[in-house]
Amino acid sequence: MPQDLQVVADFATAEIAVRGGIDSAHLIVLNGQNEIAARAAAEQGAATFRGPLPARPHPCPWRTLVVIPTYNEKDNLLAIVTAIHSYLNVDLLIVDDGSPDGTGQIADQLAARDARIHVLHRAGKQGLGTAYIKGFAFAAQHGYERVCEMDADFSHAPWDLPRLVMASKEAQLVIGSRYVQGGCTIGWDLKRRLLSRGANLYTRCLLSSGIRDNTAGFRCFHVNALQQLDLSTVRAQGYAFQIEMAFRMVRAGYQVREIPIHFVDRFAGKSKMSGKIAREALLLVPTLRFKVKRGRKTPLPT
Ligand SMILES: Nc1nc2c(ncn2[C@@H]2O[C@H](COP(=O)(O)OP(=O)(O)OP(=O)(O)O)[C@@H](O)[C@H]2O)c(=O)[nH]1
Ligand SMILES: [Mg+2]
Repeated sequence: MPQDLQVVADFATAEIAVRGGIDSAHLIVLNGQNEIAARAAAEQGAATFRGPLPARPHPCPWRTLVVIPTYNEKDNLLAIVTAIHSYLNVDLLIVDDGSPDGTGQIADQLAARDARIHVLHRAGKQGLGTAYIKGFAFAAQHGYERVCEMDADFSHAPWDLPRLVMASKEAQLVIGSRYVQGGCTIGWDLKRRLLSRGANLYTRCLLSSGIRDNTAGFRCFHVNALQQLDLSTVRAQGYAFQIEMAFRMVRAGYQVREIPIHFVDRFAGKSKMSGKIAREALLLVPTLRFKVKRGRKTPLPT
């Protein structure tokens, strides 16, 4: 076994290890699996660059839907879907905005051979925010208990998805965070790092919600908590959407937890980050304090 693979009993212990500086790619999380089988699978996964694979996908304690918005992700889609399903047994919803590169057709082929995969096609690029709102509505309509946000580009490690979902036991929103102890970004140039850090500093100063990574796109929500929010008034699209959703959850009195992740820049495909997305966040944040009303905490069944 490679020296740097470490065995931990469960996802809570894994979180402590990541906080302490260990890369989750080097953790074998047993979560009830046989240690010898888990070590063999993780070792093989590490050797083939598929991460610390479990012996079999972890079961999910709640009915969970992972929403993956896609625009021109043909080189990532099959790989990310396969990777997610090798770590966690969950349903997936791909929301494709008529990608010119044929991502939507790949999504249809995947859905045709696996009943856990669903696809929503929209005509033309309509932005991340509305893609997620559609995904949240799908989750509510189909009786899911948890709904996750995840990018298709491997910036969010598939082996971190079980840890993200398991952390939602007590928190109505869990954020995979780059800016708590143990979290980081890998592969971004100085400009990109400054932009993300700056956006978060700006948001923290203006909103004081206690959240360190407001723009993160790796999240797990309780569906019944989302149902208490009025999402029909959310207009934001890019990073601003993530800022607004996190702020709405805090204002509604829900518990928000951040767990550390290592965010890796995409290898394949192009970023959709633009000046327009940054400007949207710059203008929206000061208005959120007035726009989003403070709510009373609604007790929720778990
Ligand atoms: N459906 C849909 N998906 C989108 C849209 N814009 C981006 N995406 C997807 O949303 C996810 C995040 O987009 P990225 O291009 O990685 O944007 P980003 O994460 O802000 O930028 P990078 O960090 O530079 O990669 C990816 O899976 C994209 O394919 C859109 O308008 N519609
Ligand atoms: Mg990305």
